[in-house]
Amino acid sequence: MEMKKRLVLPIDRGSPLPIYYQLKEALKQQIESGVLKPHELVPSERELEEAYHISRMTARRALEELEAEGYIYRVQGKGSFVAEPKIRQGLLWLTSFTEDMRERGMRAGAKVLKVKVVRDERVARRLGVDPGEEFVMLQRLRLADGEPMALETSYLRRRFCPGLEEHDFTDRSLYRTLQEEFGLRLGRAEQTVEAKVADEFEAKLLEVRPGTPMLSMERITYLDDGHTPIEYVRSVYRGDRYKLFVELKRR
Ligand code: 16G
Repeated sequence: MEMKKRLVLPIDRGSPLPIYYQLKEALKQQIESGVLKPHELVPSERELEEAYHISRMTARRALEELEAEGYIYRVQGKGSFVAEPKIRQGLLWLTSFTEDMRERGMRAGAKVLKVKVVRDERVARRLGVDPGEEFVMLQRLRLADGEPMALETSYLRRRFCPGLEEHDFTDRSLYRTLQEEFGLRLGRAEQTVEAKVADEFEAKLLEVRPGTPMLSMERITYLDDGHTPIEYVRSVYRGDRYKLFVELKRR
């Protein structure tokens, strides 16, 4: 009965907008307004097909796109359910993943994929340092309450933190280690964000389908003198779980 009520979505056959798109937007609106709550069952392809006299393909397409955009998740043999709202990531403060998670009451974790002492001309160029300089390269899969959220590849200038590569970063914050073990105080960072889709490697690690939207970020972090670069990071955050937030002031 309740399902029937929710199926009264405004679909306009005279509209130039495709039916699947109208259906998708209407369901999205119900999710965003809380009519459909996290982990609640979403009408199935068959129910949508019958309620709106549309083809199964149209219903499937609406659900597939909602899934790709992170609004719903599917459970084999059980149907589609409303996903938790996306994590809202502020862009104003220079925070660590561990701090971000703690603030949300979630537990930060990592799976260390690679730790290596390297020289990398491209990274050196990005940081504007000597091309022969050594970096500690640390690649981690970042977890929030055990769920994979981001793939992060950091390069730290080793001359400022020799032996960093000896630490186990499974349950340890990099920023905290830099501060507490090496006395490095971070001051500011420059960061860019770009859109991309998950490739095979990222999809496998982050447990999403290849092609899922991602937020690709690049960060250069400086010490508190404001001009000594210390870190270069490339990270790929799940676009189906993350959204960025920034407050804008009128000039
Ligand atoms: C964030 C930073 C990353 C930093 C990491 C330290 C972005 C895009 N990246 O994930 O640059 O290395 O935090 O986290 O925000 P940790 O101190 O928890 O190891």
